Amino acid sequence: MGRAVNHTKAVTARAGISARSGGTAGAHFGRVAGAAVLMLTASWAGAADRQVMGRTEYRAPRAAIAPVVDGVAGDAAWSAAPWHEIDQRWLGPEYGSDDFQGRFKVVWTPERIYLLVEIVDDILYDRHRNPLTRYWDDDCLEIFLDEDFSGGDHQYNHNAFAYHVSLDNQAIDIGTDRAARSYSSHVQSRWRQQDDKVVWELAIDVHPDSYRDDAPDQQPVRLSAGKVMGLMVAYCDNDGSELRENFVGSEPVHQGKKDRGWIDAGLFGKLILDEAP
Ligand SMILES: [Ca+2]
Ligand SMILES: [Ca+2]
Ligand SMILES: [Ca+2]
Ligand SMILES: [Ca+2]
Repeated sequence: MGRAVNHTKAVTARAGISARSGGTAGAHFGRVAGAAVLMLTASWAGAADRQVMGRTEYRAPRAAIAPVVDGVAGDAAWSAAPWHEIDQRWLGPEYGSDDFQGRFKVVWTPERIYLLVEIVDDILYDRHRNPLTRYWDDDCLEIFLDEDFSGGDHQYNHNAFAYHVSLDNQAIDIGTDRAARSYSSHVQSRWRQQDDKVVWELAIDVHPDSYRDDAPDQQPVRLSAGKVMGLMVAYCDNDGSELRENFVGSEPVHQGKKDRGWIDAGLFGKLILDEAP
């Protein structure tokens, strides 16, 4: 239900961005300017307002040895990485510390990025067994990734990905055909319960905006120190309701719909890949 409303809003928002860009170009160059110049200016003006102010900076040290993705956080690489909180309430009422808490770390190797996510959730709930059905209304971990930190719309394109990682370790996002599809080949995911926490480890291939659904043999980008990407982590918490009860993320949203990260990559934080400490 919520998503149906969002789709309408997204169309409006995209039209708004286009109108602003065109207006800026027109004001500077007038109607006599060449088409090529106008196109360049429109593109630049679009990029300038594609990032929301006040994004978090996430630092990821390089892992000398890649973590083993097994839901056990004993890997040496994790000890050097700082925790980042998942504490921005985007949807739902106030919640208690036994209902939900979340935090995460990031490290990288030239082949992929790795996340360690620690979740407190009192009830683990997977109502929709089909991974493509209302996946955001089951408990799910969302990893938002923008290979070039461009910001901008990513609803029906691969300017960025919003991997909805389900309790059965599948990663779902919307394809360019506007249908939900599995991108589980991009995301290795395992979690385990440890005392009162879920310890979740993920390894994610980083694909650029040129990614094409169904094209064979697409290679993820090779990562290096100094690279900047867009990243945001969130959790959809449902403990038995028809719709998800809370949606909590790592980035503040001060204006507009707080849950629009699946459309707007401008909300993502800035992930910087550092050398090994
Ligand atoms: Ca591990
Ligand atoms: Ca809960
Ligand atoms: Ca992008
Ligand atoms: Ca839950």
